[in-house]
Amino acid sequence: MTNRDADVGIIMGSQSDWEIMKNAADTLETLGIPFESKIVSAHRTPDRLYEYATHAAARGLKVIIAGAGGAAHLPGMAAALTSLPVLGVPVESKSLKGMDSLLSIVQMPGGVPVGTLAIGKAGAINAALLAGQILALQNSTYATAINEWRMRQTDAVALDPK
Ligand code: RP5
Repeated sequence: MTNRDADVGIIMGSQSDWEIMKNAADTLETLGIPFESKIVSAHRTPDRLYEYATHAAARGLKVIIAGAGGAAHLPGMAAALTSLPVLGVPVESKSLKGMDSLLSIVQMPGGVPVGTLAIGKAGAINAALLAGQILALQNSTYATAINEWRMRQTDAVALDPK
């Protein structure tokens, strides 16, 4: 569901982040929320980041989900360049298991917020759900989709562990 009417922009610092960030895309797909996904590196493609973040709101995006690992500057820099809500997903790194990513994303200076999620797959899924919940404040179709997703989750939990 990648199209020019996307409500959510998923950006990531590298192709190698897609395995994790795909979980955000899959969750938005399940919710029926249009999104786009792009590789936008704060370090390797800074001009692309500037272009993306400064034009995001005018293109109609309403929430940005940014995933990055290591010295993960992407969510913070995106947040510096747009007033759209930015949700940051720390991608697990090989050397420090994502603690570096988490601290890089969560420790923003006061005044430039990034809503930081958990490291890895859970964070990517929750970023999509949180984006959906933000959009659902003004979209009853999305609100219904979120509520149905939560009901399916509840129904999937067995009482008996054996
Ligand atoms: C970050 O560096 C990316 O977000 C990625 O998580 C990490 C490693 O990137 P690659 O070397 O795999 O391209 O910028």
